[in-house]
Amino acid sequence: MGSVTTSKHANGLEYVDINTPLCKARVFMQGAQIDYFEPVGQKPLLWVSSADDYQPGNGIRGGIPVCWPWFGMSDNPDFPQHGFARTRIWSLESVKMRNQIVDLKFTLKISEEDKQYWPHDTSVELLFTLSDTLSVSLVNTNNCDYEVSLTQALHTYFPINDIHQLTASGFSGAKYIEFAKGPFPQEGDSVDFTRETDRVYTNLGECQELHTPDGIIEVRRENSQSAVLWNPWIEKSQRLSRFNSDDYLTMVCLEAANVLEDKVTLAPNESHTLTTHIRWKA
Ligand code: TA6
Repeated sequence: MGSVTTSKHANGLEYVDINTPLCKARVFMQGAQIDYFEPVGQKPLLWVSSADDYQPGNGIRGGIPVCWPWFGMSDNPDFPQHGFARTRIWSLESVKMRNQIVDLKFTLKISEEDKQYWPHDTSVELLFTLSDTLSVSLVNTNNCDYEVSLTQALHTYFPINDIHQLTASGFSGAKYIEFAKGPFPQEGDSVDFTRETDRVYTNLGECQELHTPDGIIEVRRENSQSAVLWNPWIEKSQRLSRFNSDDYLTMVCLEAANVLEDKVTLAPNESHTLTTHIRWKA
């Protein structure tokens, strides 16, 4: 039927190990960050830099970092990029197995120290459904008696063999901001990669595909009209922490998001669920 066990990385980070007839996966308690997902009989669907040594306190450079309660830089320049959730220890609330499918639920308790960043009484959960498809849901509930707004992203790193052979499709009709310029209308349906690419898309359809030499990776979103498409290319790769200078050749990020005009605004007692579904399509 499969197993779900807990263990500890050599550098101290605790993780959950999942091994079922459908997939193998690993989720760290820090950031509730999945860093490995491999459907049985298929290739892994997540990428991690070999330059990352899994030191406590750093977001792992790969898998799916959770950017919350803001994406990118906060209005306060002293606040951490992409929020604080990805470096905090989450709690594993539940593990369920049904018909070889594993459901995990993680929650993050906002510490007194982190109330400097996020003083609002909200609940945040990360749900995983692990089968031959990886589904991840970021659930926010507003427990305040006033409206709160936030931005967020599931910052997924994908393995793509060779960036020069990658085409990302499913972008027609969208617009994007890049390097603080725009918005620009998306030309055509697909994106090829010949330079640093850091596009924050809005008005984006729910499904994109990554056409790689190993096959097509399908990335579907729910309750999201925005996503980020990122490859650092040569020069930025030299400046990134825990990233090899040639890592840009074998990875791309396509991040399910709620950013810009697609930010999440919650009335009192309202909830929102951002979901990404990832699978090999062919
Ligand atoms: O999602 C793209 C991006 O905002 C890039 O601009 C780059 O900064 C990347 O995130 C990585 O950010 P990190 O804080 O994980 O190094």
